Amino acid sequence: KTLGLVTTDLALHAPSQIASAVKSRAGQAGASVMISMVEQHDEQSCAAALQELLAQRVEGVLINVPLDDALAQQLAAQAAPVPVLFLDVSDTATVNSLVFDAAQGARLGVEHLRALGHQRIALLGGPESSVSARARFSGWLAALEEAKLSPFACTHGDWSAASGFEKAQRLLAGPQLPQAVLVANDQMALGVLRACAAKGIAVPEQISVVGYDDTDDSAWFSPPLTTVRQAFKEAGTRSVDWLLDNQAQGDGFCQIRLPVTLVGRYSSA
Ligand code: IPT
Repeated sequence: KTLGLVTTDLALHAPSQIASAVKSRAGQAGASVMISMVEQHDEQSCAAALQELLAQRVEGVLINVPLDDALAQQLAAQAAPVPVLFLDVSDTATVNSLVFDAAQGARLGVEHLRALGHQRIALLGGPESSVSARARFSGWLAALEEAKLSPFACTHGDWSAASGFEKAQRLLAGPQLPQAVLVANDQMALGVLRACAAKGIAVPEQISVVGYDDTDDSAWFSPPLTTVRQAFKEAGTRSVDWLLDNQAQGDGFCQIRLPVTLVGRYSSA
């Protein structure tokens, strides 16, 4: 069998680790995977990437690109009858999806910091164009509100370490420091740690930093990063298995939710 993967920028750690897991599971099952990467997430680029795979007669497609509902639904229709599984869409999209629970992940981060006694909590979200970034951000706001807190400050990066560094420099420039920063991914958290080090701000003594992803390198940051773990290997395995087992079944669609966990390391106290 040949499967297809349409993916967002593979230079980012999370999508590359998902692609790696997809490749290795498919390999075990004797299937091959053709990969098409999109640099833009617009309708035209996504439709062209999907078409490129369909032209190679793939028998199932995974799409790991942050997509709004209408575009996801349109791509699923374009691929039909070839089954498609989406890895970065919201609950309200009427398509097959396998996604990590963003509300739970956001809540775990807030609860962890609350348990440590922190109240001045700053938020560094991902790009507002990403559904998952928006879900994490609104999850943080909801969990803070339940705790009768409002964020100390809010800002957004573009998932890169460079943007984390730059945004953190601003968060740390005021007269008062936040006690903690919740960061929407580990690469931006890497930049935050660097910004703290550059200003001589001790992590976790003066400020706690909590990331999101738990990529393979996050335990090797300095200090090792406390983060919300998305099990990318499991996501890759389950999504390949879903495609290989999927017998074109009726009109319904299937939504698989994967739980996330908080991994406590040394960047929070
Ligand atoms: C999401 C990652 O959490 C984030 O770090 C970034 O790499 C993003 O992907 C790129 O789109 S994980 C995704 C399956 C929601």
